[in-house]
Amino acid sequence: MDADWLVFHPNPSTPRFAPPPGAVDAHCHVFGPGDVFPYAPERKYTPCDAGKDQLFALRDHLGFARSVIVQATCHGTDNRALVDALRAAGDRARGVATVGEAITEAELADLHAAGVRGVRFNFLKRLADFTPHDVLRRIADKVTAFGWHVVVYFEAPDLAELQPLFTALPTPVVVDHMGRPDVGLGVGHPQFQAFIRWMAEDQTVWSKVSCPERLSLAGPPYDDVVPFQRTLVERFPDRVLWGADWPHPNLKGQMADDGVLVDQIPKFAPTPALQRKLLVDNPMRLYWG
Ligand code: 0GY
Repeated sequence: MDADWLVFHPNPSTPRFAPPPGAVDAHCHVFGPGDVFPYAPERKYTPCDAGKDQLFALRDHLGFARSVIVQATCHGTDNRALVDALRAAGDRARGVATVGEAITEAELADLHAAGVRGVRFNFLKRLADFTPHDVLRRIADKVTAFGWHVVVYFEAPDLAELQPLFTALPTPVVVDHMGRPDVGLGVGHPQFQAFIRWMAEDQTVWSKVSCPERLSLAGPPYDDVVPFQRTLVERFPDRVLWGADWPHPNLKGQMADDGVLVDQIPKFAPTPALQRKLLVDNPMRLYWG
């Protein structure tokens, strides 16, 4: 397997923007270490090890109080590294797991006790094998009893096809990285307008305004992504989340400086009130409520 991904930034800058007290980084990952928590045989990439202690140190460095740790595809449905990090973080972290349809109620209860509050469905063909929609539906039905939500990761052209599945899910739906719009097309393009319309029509849909480093065509400081983030933050201030996406798995091109990502926040959430909703009130309601 080619190691064409980049290692996370060794020395991220200290952000000038100070997040409000209690701020939550609502999208980050832990990887391995692989000799303790092996990567999934079916993975599409092998990440660099990026363990919980490094994540917690970065959280503190960036001025955040809490983390939502999201299971990435390289760990498959083996959530042991995630659970280990959640247990170590105590009340300072919550998790989003990946599970198969064979998961039992007792296993879900264990995940819940560790701090898991959602499951993730990944629709990117380069990252995950296809799972039939009726299987996903059954998984969503199982987690409803725990009050969890479903996190979905897809690319903008696929929304139309996936929307009926999402709409039928019995849980809130949280979209990773704004549904990966093509920023070259602009906010006014029908693709992003369809995403906005969906969020407007369905009050159970949330979006992470994250991952400018993956979406940007211009590169840091990712100003070409700001109009997309700002549109969602201003239109749906109570249903947006932000995350740094450390350690930026599977990123090609140029590694992100996490401090630069934090400094982007006031460009799309320009007032203290919007910043507080985005970074504190919304994630606290969804993950700690
Ligand atoms: C992300 C983005 C990516 C990877 C994964 O689960 C994953 O492997 O989500 C990506 O490659 O775009 O959110 O971490």
